[in-house]
Amino acid sequence: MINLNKIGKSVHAFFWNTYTSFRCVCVQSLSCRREMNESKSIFETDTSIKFKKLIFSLRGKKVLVIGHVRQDGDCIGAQVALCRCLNAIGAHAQITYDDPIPRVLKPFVGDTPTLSVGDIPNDAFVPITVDCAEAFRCGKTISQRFPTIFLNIDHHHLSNPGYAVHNLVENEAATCAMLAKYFFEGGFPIDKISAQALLLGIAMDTGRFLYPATTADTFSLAAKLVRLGANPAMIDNLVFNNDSIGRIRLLQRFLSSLQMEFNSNVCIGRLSSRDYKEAGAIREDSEGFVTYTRSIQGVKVGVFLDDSLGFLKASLRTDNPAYKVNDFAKQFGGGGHICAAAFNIQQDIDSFYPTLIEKLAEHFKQHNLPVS
Ligand SMILES: [Mn+2]
Repeated sequence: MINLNKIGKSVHAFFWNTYTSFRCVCVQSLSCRREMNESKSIFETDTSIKFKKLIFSLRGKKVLVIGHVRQDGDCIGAQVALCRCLNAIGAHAQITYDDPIPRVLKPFVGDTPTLSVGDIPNDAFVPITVDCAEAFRCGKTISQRFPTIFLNIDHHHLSNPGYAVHNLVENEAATCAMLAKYFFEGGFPIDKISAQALLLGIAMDTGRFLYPATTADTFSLAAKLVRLGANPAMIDNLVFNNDSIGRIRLLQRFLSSLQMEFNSNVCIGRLSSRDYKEAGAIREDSEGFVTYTRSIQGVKVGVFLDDSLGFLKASLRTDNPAYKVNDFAKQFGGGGHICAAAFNIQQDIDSFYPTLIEKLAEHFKQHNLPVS
């Protein structure tokens, strides 16, 4: 817990001397600080100060802000907001991506400089990852090009091993919530596009402010972002009410695949490349489908199996932390959060299915979890 007054004049002096060009924004941010002092639990002084020092050290440098493959709203939001923050303080930052940015998330990028992985020039860059629990989640090309990551900012506190030179890994609802906190406390400028991007990430990773990780502080950060120009309805219109017909047809197929196991305590849905093809859908169209498996009455663990890319991706969800789906995923080399995890395996769904059932039975027995 922190008290801004304890940080003292030195931080303010540092800030004012360094960023006189952002005086207007500073004044606004300082008023935010006063407001935030009322709810001190938001503050994490040590990490905020560390963040500030690291960001300042990148002035004048070329920076790549890297997310994970299959970007979600939290990943894109964090990339956009951090990139804009870096550029505002005098770095030369671009966001980069291995997979194409999903259609519904593109509008949140605005005029943020972007660079496809294939177009990264041979220059020296400082690589920073956001929302990336493991270095390999950046994708093969980036992992090979940048074996050493300068800074790793992530909220997967259970699975992130701290693979970078500097690591800011916290138990937060979203990577965007971490960044919003750092920005507010550090007095960094937050323009409208950044505020919108941060709200997107927080809204997506908290299931629109309803998942267990949602706290009073989450709402407090969101309120501040809305005051800076973020529009919650834009997220509803562009992300949740903007499905392609391909996605809906894919959903039809996914829902008809649902299989109940363990006396209806586990629900498993599946998609193969044929499903995508026949639905006229693309890979990003299945984003969020796993939540249907968990949403059924009585289901303790929901599983989504997808072998459309030549390997099997298994996503697991639970409402009950006792089911520790991250522990389950770990035995297959995966990870995630206690209630949301995933792993990849080189098999197809039919050949892996019996193993999945067997290993789930072992997991439930081992943790003494009732499933019958
Ligand atoms: Mn996230």
